[in-house]
Amino acid sequence: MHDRPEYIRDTIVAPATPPGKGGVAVVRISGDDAESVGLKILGDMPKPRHASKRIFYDGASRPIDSGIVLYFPGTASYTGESVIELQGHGGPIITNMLLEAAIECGARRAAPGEFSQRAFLNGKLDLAQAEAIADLIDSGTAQAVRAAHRSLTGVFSLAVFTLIETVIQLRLHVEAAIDFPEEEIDFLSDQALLTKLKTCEVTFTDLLHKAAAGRILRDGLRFVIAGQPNVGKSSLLNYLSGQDAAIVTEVAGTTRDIIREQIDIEGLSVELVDTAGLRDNPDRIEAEGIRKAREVMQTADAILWVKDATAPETESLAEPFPPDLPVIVIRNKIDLCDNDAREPPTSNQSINLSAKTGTGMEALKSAITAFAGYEDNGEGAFTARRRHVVALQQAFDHFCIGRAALIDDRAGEILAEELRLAQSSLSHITGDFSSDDLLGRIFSEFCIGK
Ligand SMILES: Nc1nc2c(ncn2[C@@H]2O[C@H](COP(=O)(O)OP(=O)(O)OP(=O)(O)O)[C@@H](O)[C@H]2O)c(=O)[nH]1
Ligand SMILES: [Mg+2]
Repeated sequence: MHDRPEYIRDTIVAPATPPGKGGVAVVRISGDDAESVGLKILGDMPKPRHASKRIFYDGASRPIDSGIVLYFPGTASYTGESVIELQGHGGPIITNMLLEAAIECGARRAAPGEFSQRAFLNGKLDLAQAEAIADLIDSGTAQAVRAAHRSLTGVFSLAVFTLIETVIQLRLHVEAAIDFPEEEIDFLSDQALLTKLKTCEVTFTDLLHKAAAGRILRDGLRFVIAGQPNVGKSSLLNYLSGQDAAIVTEVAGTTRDIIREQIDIEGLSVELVDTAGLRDNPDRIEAEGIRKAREVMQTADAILWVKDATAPETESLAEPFPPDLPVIVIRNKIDLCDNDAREPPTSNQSINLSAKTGTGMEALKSAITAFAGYEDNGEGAFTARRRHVVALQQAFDHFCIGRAALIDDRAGEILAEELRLAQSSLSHITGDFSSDDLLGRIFSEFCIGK
């Protein structure tokens, strides 16, 4: 629970529904003066937590609209302070008039994410849960929705708290041992300590793995399709996206611009980027296309490197893609090969494919989801953010440094200190220790009214 600084005690208002026309629009008011604002708009306050029909008045007591009111007094609300929701007719002018009325009656316009920020500051949600609200709203696939909802309900936070508890248990053990220096401590013959170290390591690696997959589920992946001209890159883009997005011709050098398509592979959001074929001695326009291709490759999570399975191996291009970038090799036009030629000549890492008949597409999709560490079993998957994965990795690094110090140098004090740092990194995920800067950055990315 965080101390509530004075500035958040004022009463805020914002539309909770998106702008535009619709059946209903919701205006939400939250804060210590919500009731007095509500009294002026409604004339009298409805029974808490009951849907009540009311006329909505402006500051000069002129009727604006009528609709349903919900009143959540005290702390039993989304924000942890008194909340009133006005459900009026869904027209932008009506919503704006209600907003102005609330401001005339003493509320102020809410900043983006301010309702959720209050929920966090009032201890209704931890930081990872609050972030999951924005992620849920922004989800690009049905699987991402389910996973973000799990994070919102605290599945990810619980895993982090469990890990923190494991670290605390280990800390207590180590600190108790070093607090009795008169006794000769041999850490390495302390079986209970070694067991706790192992448990901690397993819990760390398991959560890191799940959080990394959760980050990919939230953010998606970018695959850049690259290769020599005419190998079928654009045909592959069109096949996977189910659209005639890129021009396909038998002329080498057809694609010059970067073409992006967003697709959903078993719930994983993937951005496919088609590029100009890479070759030496291109014309001036093509050269610009190749420059753009190389540029976009720098931003890729992985490359789909397309080859023509009917052509002899001629990988003459020096450094076709950035080093260290994962590459999935595709041998396209496999439909034109006779059976013998279907065997990959060099490695068995490549996927035989036909962008014309669709042969091999399932294998390619599996390779993409496997690359993401993504399993569509649905069970237990949750979303995570890059900052969570970074914090987890930092915490794990501290753990590893501390463990090495113990095992190599019997340095229990160093392990104790590193575990303290690990615990501190982990607590940034759920926001137990977070700077105002970080909070400001996180909540300002929310939409207005959330
Ligand atoms: N038979 C067969 N033809 C294919 C296949 N994939 C692509 N093609 C043909 O190969 C030619 C080149 O295809 P594109 O998709 O334009 O190739 P690209 O790699 O985008 O070429 P550039 O944009 O010029 O670099 C076209 O005539 C396609 O119809 C395939 O799997 N089988
Ligand atoms: Mg092309």
